[in-house]
Amino acid sequence: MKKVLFALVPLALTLTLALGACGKPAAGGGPGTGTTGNSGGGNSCTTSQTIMLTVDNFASSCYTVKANQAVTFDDPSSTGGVHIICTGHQAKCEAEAGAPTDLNAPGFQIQPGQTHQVTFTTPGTYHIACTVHPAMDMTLTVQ
Ligand SMILES: [Cu+2]
Repeated sequence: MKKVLFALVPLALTLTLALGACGKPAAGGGPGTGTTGNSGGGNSCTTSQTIMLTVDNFASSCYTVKANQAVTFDDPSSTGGVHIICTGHQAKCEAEAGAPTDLNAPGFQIQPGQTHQVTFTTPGTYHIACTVHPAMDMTLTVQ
């Protein structure tokens, strides 16, 4: 009988931890702490409603944005890169529940000098890809 009890204790702990994790939004910096012009280093996400594009990539591989506020994809004219952005991985569009329709296959095209806005209404983690550039994979956390 005691063995059964010992087996149940870790299970109960795991359940408690899992439930606790669900109820909390991901830890992160306070509002307005986004770094400007500095996306280098480590695994820290860039907190910004504007996602900058380079000639063949996202300026940061990880962004944190707010739900129900416009997110701007910005492709500066100086880069010369054309992108087709959708949810997915490694240049393949994959539907992700809750994502704005613009990000469904085949995605939206953005030319150098253009911006494109989408609004996420469902908090969660999304994966953003570019069908032109297989190396463009970005994680977007919507809070
Ligand atoms: Cu691209």
